[in-house]
Amino acid sequence: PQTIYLKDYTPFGYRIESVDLTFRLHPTATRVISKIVFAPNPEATDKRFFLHGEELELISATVNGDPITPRLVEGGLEADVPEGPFIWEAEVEISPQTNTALEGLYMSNGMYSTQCEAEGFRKITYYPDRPDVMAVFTVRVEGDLPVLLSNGNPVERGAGFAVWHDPWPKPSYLFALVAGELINHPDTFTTKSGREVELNIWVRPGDEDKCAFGMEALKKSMKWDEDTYGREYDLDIFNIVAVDDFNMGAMENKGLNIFNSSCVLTSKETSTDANFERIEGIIAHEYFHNWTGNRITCRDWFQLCLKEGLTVYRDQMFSGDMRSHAVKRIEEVMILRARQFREDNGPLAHPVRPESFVEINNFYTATVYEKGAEIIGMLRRLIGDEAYRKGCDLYFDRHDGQAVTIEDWLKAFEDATGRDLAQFKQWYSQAGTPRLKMEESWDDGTLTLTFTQSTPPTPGQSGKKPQVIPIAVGLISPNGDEVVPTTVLEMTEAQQSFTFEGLGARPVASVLRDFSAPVILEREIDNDTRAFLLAHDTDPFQKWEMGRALAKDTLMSMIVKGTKPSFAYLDAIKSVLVDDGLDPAFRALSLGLPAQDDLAQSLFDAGVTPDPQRIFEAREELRHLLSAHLREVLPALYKENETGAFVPDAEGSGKRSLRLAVLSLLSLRDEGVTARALYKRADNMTEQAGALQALLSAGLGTEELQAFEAQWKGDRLVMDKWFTMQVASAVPETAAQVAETLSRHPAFTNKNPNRFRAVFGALSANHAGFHHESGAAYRLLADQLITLDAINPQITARMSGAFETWKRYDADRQDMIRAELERILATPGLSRDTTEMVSRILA
Ligand code: HT7
Ligand code: ZN
Repeated sequence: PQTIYLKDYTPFGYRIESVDLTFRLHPTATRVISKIVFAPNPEATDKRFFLHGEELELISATVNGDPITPRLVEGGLEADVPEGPFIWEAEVEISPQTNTALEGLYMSNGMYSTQCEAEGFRKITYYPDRPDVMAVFTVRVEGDLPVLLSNGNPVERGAGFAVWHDPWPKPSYLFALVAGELINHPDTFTTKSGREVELNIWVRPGDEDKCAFGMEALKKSMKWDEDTYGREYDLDIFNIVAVDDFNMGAMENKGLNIFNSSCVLTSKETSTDANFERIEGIIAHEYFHNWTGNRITCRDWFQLCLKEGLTVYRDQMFSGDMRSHAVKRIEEVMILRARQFREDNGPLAHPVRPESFVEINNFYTATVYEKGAEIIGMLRRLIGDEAYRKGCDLYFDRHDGQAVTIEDWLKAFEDATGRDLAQFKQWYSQAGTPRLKMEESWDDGTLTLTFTQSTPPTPGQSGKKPQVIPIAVGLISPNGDEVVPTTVLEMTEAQQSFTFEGLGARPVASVLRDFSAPVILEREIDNDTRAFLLAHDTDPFQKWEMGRALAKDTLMSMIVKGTKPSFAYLDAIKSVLVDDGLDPAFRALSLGLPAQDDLAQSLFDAGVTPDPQRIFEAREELRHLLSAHLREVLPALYKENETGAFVPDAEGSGKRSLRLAVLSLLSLRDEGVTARALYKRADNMTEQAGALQALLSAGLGTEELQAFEAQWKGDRLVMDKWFTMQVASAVPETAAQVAETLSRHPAFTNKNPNRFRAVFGALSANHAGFHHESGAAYRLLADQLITLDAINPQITARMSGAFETWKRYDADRQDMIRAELERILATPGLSRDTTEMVSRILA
């Protein structure tokens, strides 16, 4: 397969003045008729007229009305065209019904839906399917279906047809069409300039009572973007559609967002607090793309972080404003470390702005999204809130309607602040997580902090340069008072010292507050100092971090040295847990233990080959010890945190998360009595699933699992939870068997990405089960991926990332994984997506 390079970018030879599309819908023979007005692009030198096209049957083509026979070439067609403006017309036939890859136009439960990002439009018609070609679209949809939707505003509606016009120029990846028997949940929003916008969430009949929360989230997002970024919505209508078969979470198509039904539908009976929180964030994310992604888009796919990093940052800030910034930040960092640090540490490491790719779908990664968002957070921390807003305003003013680059983004901030961001830009080009070593010295009232930064080599990048690292620091005096509030130190050198003078007694430094940079901080710190900061730090992130560091240190010693947990850790956690001055959500997070995968990486970094079984056992042992140590406080905590009527807000969900964390420990002591009682009484999915989870993690819950299935067998989204819970809670020696048995359950299908992920995503996330010494899980996943590749390459490639950490483990496990990866790679006709991913993992 061909590798595409950032350095090879050239503009397309033609501009598009208008696009008219007609769709004659048919499950296996949809006709797409296109009329496109092209004109030469004066900025381009390469005048080759090449249109992308894949899996299309060309029926006819004309240029200025004259029939032509284009040359069909790899990935599209070429034609000889006039020198001036001309009209291209073509008719193609496609088969949505047989499109199981869920890219282009496809069918899901009898409805037509599209997914065009990144390069799916070329499966709909011949077109310059690249983000820098922006055009105004008019779309006529013909079909015997009650709801016919496309982008923009509705123009005309008649029996069996609808016409839509989108006045805003857009790239083809934002095109969307939906048709089917759908019901809408309607509402309106009045923008700050007084325009009334019609809002709809479209769902399958039966789901209409699951839209209210999503609609509120949408209206809050619209208001927030006006208040926070001054960005107003720009069409008369905003439609959201829920689709069951969908590769990712959601898609920001202009005026017609399409959502995985798991990311929009909610009810207290079927959705957990975590679902509500995630859905609010995703609805915001897709809405925010209207400005960061749609009005201003990417010049090419290497610039993906331009829209994704920025939009993730915006949705994170929105969620913090709607809920709790402290809790959100801790959750963000947990995700960043679990996914992005993991990626940065392995064979798939790549810069936030990659320099080459084979298949762009493989670069919708935690690095592009989450590290991309961290970069925006660092930029803001360095320049301050006001300058950040000024820079954003300039960016929006300057580039509205354009397809731009990271250079354009940074230039807006350079111009708004007068600051040179050349060194800062390295965050986009240098892969790997910087290690930040800190040493302290104390001399007569002066504390000196000396930092040394280094970034390990990553594939294709050996020598790394120093980066700009904002380090937020506060100082706490020995009596627990904060003597120096948060100060941002700006590190630019490989090694740099910062002094704090005029201090009375030697303070304790709280470093990397609010996780001010995506780095790994290495400092000599003993458990007493950690416990001190856990008790006294005013920065919630650092407070949590110290508890987590204590837990990690405890587990690492148990694993490596076989020691028993110290009372220092157990007591410190107990005091956080019973401190009712602290947010219950924070207390729940503090009770959580580091994930097994995280421990495996830390052991590997410390030069110890991780033994997944031993990690599992140590974590279980610590859970039992915690349960014993906290036995006197658990029942009261369980009682105190009972909530009244279910409201999916921060307060209610915080209490429930603490109560369920407590229940999980209680279940290790009371044979599941409390959890069973909650399971029976629960009137909401948070508590029903939480109680079942608590039972399963105590080795109980067989009857409840059956009852759960009987109750929910008609609800796809709830059944996904049923599948996941069993695989996630299986003990190491049975995990593969459980997943294998579930893959033969009548409700299992590999055509639905949610269901496939529910079983096999859960298997790869069950660390000790996935890495069981038998290799059974490796074999099972490889078998499944080989079958899935022919159906859905995008999901196959993404799930092959389960093997990315293989070099951490012992020789036997490495041999087994290598053999499975080679077996996948040897599959005849393996997709480009999976070939690229597996080859990179093996390299
Ligand atoms: N911009 C979208 C990314 C995306 C996607 C979404 C659904 C299915 C396939 C997809 N490929 C790429 C989603 C987002 O980040 O907002
Ligand atoms: Zn996005």
